[in-house]
Amino acid sequence: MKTFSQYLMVHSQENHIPKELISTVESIIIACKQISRNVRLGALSGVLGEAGTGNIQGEAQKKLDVIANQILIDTLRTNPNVAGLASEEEDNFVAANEQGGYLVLFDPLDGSSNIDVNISIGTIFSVLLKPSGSLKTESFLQKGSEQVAAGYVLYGVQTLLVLTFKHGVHVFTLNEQGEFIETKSLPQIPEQTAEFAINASNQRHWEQPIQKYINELLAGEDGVREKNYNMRWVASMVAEVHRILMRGGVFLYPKDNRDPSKAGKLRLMYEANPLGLVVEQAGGKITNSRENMLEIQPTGLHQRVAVVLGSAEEVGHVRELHI
Ligand code: P6P
Repeated sequence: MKTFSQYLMVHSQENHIPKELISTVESIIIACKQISRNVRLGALSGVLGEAGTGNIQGEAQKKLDVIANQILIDTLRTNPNVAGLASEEEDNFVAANEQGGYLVLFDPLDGSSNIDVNISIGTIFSVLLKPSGSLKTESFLQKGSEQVAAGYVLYGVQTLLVLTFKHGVHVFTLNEQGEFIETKSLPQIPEQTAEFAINASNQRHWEQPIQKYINELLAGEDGVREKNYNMRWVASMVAEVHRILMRGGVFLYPKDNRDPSKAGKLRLMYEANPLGLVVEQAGGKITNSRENMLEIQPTGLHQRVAVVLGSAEEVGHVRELHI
């Protein structure tokens, strides 16, 4: 089994990946290892509980949200290849190195509500080429298909790194010496599934096509699907995506009629797009229930979207119901 460094050397040579992009991703992983050390210690390092602050999303920040965000900013700013950063926890982008060729966007700690109850959380990251000209918000507003690398680090039963440079997906496990070792290469998401993930407590607020779709699944073998489905909900998107990457499934966070102005809860730039690139690179699909997620032209750093992702056949069923 290859170490992360050995993988990077082989993969970058085989796929002509610029050393500046490799360096940028290495900095992200250095930061995530430091975040993992904080997460693992929990109460022992005084990092649990509320920070007493809020972010632009209007969400109360956990201490670990703030810590993880600062670790990523401090680490990435020292890399001369990084021109700028955007974070779920920062209102505006953060300028880094003017000569840098890459932009890094991240959700420093997705699933924060799970931190204090020891359920999996994760760091999600996305890398874009910096367009020519001065750095501005519009520099970041690129389609998901423009990403040059994306992935996540899942702080779960194991600490896992899942990464793609758009030549397939690779999975690494953090060992006791603090080194990521490649443990799975090119996982493929099964086309079909009998497992769905949705927060069913919001059912009365969904649009009709989603209600119809979920009712079809709940009807099981007695309904039009003629098979029984199982349900999971972890309230940590990274954990749901990883389960789907490993065994298939469909994840939905639909638009909620309580706030018609919001297209959805989840964020396009640093949740849906990076996780969507991993899913598509593993043969799955991701939409906003109507159109391909990675082709949506972003209009804002913190833009929200509805999300349907996972096994291609199920994502297709949802899309058909919206036509
Ligand atoms: P709810 C975590 O806060 C998150 O952004 C995703 O990771 C997760 O899938 C979703 O929100 C959970 O939302 O409404 O079930 O708490």
